[in-house]
Amino acid sequence: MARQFFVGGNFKMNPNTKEQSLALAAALNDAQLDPATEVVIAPPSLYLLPLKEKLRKDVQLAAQNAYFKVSGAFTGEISPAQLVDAGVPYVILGHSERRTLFHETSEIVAQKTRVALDASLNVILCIGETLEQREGGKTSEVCEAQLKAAVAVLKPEDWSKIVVAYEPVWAIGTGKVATSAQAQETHADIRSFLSKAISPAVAAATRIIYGGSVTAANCKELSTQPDVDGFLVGGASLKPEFVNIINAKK
Ligand code: G2H
Repeated sequence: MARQFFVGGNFKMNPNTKEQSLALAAALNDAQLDPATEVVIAPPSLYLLPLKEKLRKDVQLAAQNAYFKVSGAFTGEISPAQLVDAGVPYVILGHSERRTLFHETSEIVAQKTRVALDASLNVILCIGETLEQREGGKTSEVCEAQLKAAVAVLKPEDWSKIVVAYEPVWAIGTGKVATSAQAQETHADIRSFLSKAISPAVAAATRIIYGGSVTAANCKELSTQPDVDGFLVGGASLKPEFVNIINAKK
């Protein structure tokens, strides 16, 4: 079966008012979105509930993070069970900002993924290499190591609830997008790894999306690559051009 194109908007720690957040939802509500594309937006956690009420039903919500325990004395954390209770179907895990700024290892990300799936969330699992690692010829090795930790704790059937987001760290928020050839090559390598590590069927069915300085101007060409199944969009998800990115395949 063909993989459904997927576009996620990662608002990160923006905007700073509920009103602005609702305005972003309203812009999506008024837009003509390609019905063939699955669309998910990830506002800051405080805005998930107000957005849930106002957002059109064919656009889903994601949290930007969740903890690897379901409840307890973990000040400041968000439980996957609380997200499910709030009607939030997705969570982004392993974003490079979480890995770098909040010291999340691949093992922690894998554990979070396991617990999120057990709570019945869908996971956008982020991986990607730094510039130094790319220049050292280590891109595949790094992506594989990040995925291996997840493979170790997941069952083959779990992968139907996972979207892999390949986000080269050097392209995140820098305006330096990967070329479509670079994206395609790495996505194909990731798919080939999934095929060997899990199964050809899981590799063929798993969506691998690209993130890192995606804009309306570069999304069309990236979307033509056979192994690019969509995008995770940061900065541009806060702008009107997000609609053009959602409609990249139209
Ligand atoms: C990568 C991406 C969204 P941006 O972090 O996850 O952000 O599009 O701003 O590079």
